[in-house]
Amino acid sequence: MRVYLDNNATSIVDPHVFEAMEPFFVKKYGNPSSLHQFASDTHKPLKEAMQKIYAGINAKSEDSVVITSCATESNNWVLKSIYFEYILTGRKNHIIVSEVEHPSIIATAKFLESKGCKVTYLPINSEGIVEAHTVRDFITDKTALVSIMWVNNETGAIFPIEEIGEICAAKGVLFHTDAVQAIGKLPVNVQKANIDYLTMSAHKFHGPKGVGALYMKKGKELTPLLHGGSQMNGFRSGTLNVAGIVGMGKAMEQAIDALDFEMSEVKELRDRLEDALLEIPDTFVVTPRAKRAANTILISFRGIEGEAMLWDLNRANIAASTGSACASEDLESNPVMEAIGAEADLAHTAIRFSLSRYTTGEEIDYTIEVVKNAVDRLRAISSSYAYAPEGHESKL
Ligand code: 7TS
Repeated sequence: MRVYLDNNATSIVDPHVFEAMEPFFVKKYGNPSSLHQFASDTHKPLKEAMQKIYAGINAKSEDSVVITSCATESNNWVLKSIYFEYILTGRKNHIIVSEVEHPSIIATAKFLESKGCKVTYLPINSEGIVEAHTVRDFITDKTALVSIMWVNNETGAIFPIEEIGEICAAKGVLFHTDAVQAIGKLPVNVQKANIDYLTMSAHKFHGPKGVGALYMKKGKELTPLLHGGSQMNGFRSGTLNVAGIVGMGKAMEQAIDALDFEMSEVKELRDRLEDALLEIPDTFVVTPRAKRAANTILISFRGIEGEAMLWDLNRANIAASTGSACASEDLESNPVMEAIGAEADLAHTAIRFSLSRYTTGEEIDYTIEVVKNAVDRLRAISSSYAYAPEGHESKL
């Protein structure tokens, strides 16, 4: 059996999505900006796909949804545009992000810092959550932007986006959310949450890789990142990724249809896995289930290096993760575990299991068995864990 429990890194393309994309490679391959039949073949499917994306986040038709190549691009665009429009011009000098944003936000914020922008990295609490009042505490009259993710990719923690949106609106500060891990996991409504900018990425919700989007509220449009043409109303030049856009539209439609399933059935499987793993002594989960997206578990097994556990899982054909894939080749501790101030030895032991609507009960049962065996094996040879027979304390 091969088990894929790394859906927060990327997800399988839904077969209906694949089917919807297929005609746009060999048959309908025209450039949508051209003036012939090959081009017009793409117009209706593109329009329909865009409508599905707008509907999926409850955007108004006068708002802009600009297709990008990935969430990393959308996130870079927001921060760099804010720099050009507000910081470089001297109107403002400050942005706020959380300390557990994806590297595409953190590294960009650090880059802007090197250019003179002040950046506040908001802390998370002991449950791995950014508390809305901290946003209020750090906003000044020089704050241009608050950028807080909707769902954390490591823990699955859901951040209080509606409350933060309200605070930003009341203070007149622009608000961006990286909703990459929220789409298809919980209801996302840009109007209800007072969002000015929202990032998404198709491959996280069973769409294709290489296509993302940035939502921009009417009146809050950003300076383009890519100049050169009139595509996407001039906001993002470059020939449209027709198949990708059609795929993202279909994936969004499917994700919305599957939302109830995700929040009930996927959650049930996640809980089954979590209950079983928590029966193992000296095992910890940071964020309470009720405050997490339904598909994610970040769990620590005291005394076991995350990489060692991954090795055992991989040998048993189970895919999981110790942190985001972008960082998984470094033997670094998990950034969220560090941010909550976990003891150094625990920060190295976190393993992330992320499920999807394709995960089966059989796969979960197999994973439970493999993890239990791996814990026994690895603790028995661990130098930092005294294997404690029942009723005895471990040495840590
Ligand atoms: N934002 C968040 C919250 C993410 O989880 C990721 C990818 C990105 C942005 C970047 O997305 P992309 O479309 O540019 O690839 N996160 C992960 C992860 O958790 N493991 O691998 C990639």
